[in-house]
Amino acid sequence: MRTEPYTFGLPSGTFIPENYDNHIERRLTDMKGQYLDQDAYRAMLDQKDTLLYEVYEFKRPEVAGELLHGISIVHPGKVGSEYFMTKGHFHSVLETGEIYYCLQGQGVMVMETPEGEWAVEELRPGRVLYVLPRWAHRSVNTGQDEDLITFFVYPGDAGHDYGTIEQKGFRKLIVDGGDEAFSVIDNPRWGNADS
Ligand code: S6P
Ligand code: ZN
Repeated sequence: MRTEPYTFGLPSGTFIPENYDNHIERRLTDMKGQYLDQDAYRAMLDQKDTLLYEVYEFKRPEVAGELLHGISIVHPGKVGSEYFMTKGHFHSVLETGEIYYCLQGQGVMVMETPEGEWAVEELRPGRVLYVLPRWAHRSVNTGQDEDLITFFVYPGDAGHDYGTIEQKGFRKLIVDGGDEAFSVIDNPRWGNADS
């Protein structure tokens, strides 16, 4: 782990940071129960365990005062009519905010609170998104053929609660909008996503 202040470059074209510490890959199998069209999900998985998104992280102590940061890359594609997306999570310390800065691509952040509020904010290059404390968040690539690339930063002691979303899903889903860029629809399986 670095013991002195540092900088890193984000090479144009890939935005894969120089000297990252950790590379995470998430595939179809990691999204079991999350996509609405389960037949399309199974058919796709029968072909290949497609890579949906990747995260490049810098290692920092997971304590208050530190800021965890890295790059998230969601690849383009759909399962049925639903776009490739991240698992999404609450932070274990619910009262935790997070900043995203969009570097490339077109997408949205789907967010909701335990109290039932929801929001969908567009991500496009040059836009900064502040995810308020208490809001679960999932990034979705609504682009045709380009990666959605964001830089993220959040408090070191935040932790992650993936279980709530794995069990319930998000209240809103992002699907192909036909003539529109995308549509936001109610998740008919909200509350029992993993069944
Ligand atoms: C972490 C932050 C991002 C996500 C990344 C992948 O708090 O929100 O680094 O980890 O976008 O999403 P997920 O939901 O699989 O962690
Ligand atoms: Zn987060």
